[in-house]
Amino acid sequence: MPAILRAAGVDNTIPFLREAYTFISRRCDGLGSDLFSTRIMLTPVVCMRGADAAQFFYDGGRFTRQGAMPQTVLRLLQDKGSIQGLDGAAHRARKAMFMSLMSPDRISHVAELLERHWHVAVAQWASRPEVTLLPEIGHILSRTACDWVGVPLTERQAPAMSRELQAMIRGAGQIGPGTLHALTLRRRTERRMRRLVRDVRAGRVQAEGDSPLATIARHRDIDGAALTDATAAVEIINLLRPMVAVNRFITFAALALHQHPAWRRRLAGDEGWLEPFVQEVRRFYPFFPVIGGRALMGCDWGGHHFAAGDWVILDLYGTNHDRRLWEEPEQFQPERFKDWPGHPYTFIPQGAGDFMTGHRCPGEWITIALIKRAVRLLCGMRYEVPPQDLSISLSEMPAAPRSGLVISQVCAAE
Ligand code: HEM
Ligand code: MYR
Repeated sequence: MPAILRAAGVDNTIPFLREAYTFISRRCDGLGSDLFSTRIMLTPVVCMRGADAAQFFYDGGRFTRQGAMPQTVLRLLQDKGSIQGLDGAAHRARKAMFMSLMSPDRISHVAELLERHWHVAVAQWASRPEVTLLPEIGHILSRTACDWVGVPLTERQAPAMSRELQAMIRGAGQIGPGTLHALTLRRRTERRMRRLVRDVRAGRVQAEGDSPLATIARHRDIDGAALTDATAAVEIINLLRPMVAVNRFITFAALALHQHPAWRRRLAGDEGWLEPFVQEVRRFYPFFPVIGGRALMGCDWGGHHFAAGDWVILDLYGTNHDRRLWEEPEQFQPERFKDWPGHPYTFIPQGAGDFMTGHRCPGEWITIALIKRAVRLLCGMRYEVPPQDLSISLSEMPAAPRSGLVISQVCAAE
């Protein structure tokens, strides 16, 4: 078997953090290979990108997420006992619970809730000189997520909840004081969610029969045991946090409407463009950069033998921008998704492969529904975009327009 190509440099931790979204694809392009080896945090790792790599990584249960991401990312995004840490039959049983929440009814309900909270917020925006979309949409989504999951939220609790959930997302890509602060905030959310689970189980709080909260509280794992209070709390946060994270995609969608105004007119004239527009937002803009895994078994791909325990990183952003898969990948072109038949391994902003058997994000349909509704609502509003720094740095994870996208002179109805 030919030896795998090595990236230059003894350890690439600093280049990885500095180049972030482009770290893997730059080296793949330079080496003329879809995989290469290097060290990150002094640990040997194989980096890979492309549709074949995604298929190898996602199918066949070859890779676990355990021990595959830095501790802080793990604590902020996954955590002990959560679905991401499970493999095989235990994972499939927990995943079935998550997927059972994704019925068409529930998905249209999430969009209705977003619209309700959006209108309340926009009525207030109209009286403010300026509004920064990224955090404000986070607040709307935090209320939407709590309603959808069934988490009671008083007016007084709402700002803290939104702040905590947004901090987890920001903190996951940083190393430093921001991460520690996010961890402290997260512990608060966990305590509250554990108390809520205990209250639901003791009948002190009524959870609607088929709400996600009730479903998680009564779920039994493959061994027949109920989730511990702590694990149930983590899984509730695994719904709330990523729903709030959709604020980045919605902010990117608002940016696309601003920078490509023809699309605003096109969307108004033909609803059929909504889906292609939203899919292109998810492909084009940088969000979840890479996903890590550790081989559970010996396996071969790309002329390389992976031994059990080997660490790999799959490039999600680079695969969405792979010029062999996407014509002019650096252009924002929703047309590419018109009548797109779908593909499990080329378009992977939220993971690849099969929802039920692999780790692909179960929240993909909710994400799409939320962005679609938000794009419609943005198209129905009048506002100005004052001069500001809208650049997106590909060295910051997770990425966002630098200014957070400030709007002014908001007028709710056309
Ligand atoms: C998993 C991205 C929204 C719930 C994932 C994975 C990615 C991802 C990359 C990991 C796949 C892996 O381990 O291989 C995103 C992005 C989102 C988003 C960029 C946009 C905001 C959502 C939403 C929900 C959700 C809205 C829930 C309503 C989850 C859960 C998992 C997951 C529970 C773990 C799945 C498993 O391990 O089987 N997501 N997600 N995500 N996501 Fe999302
Ligand atoms: C979620 O909340 O689960 C969905 C979106 C969170 C995205 C956060 C991206 C952070 C970057 C992680 C860097 C991983 C480096 C190995």
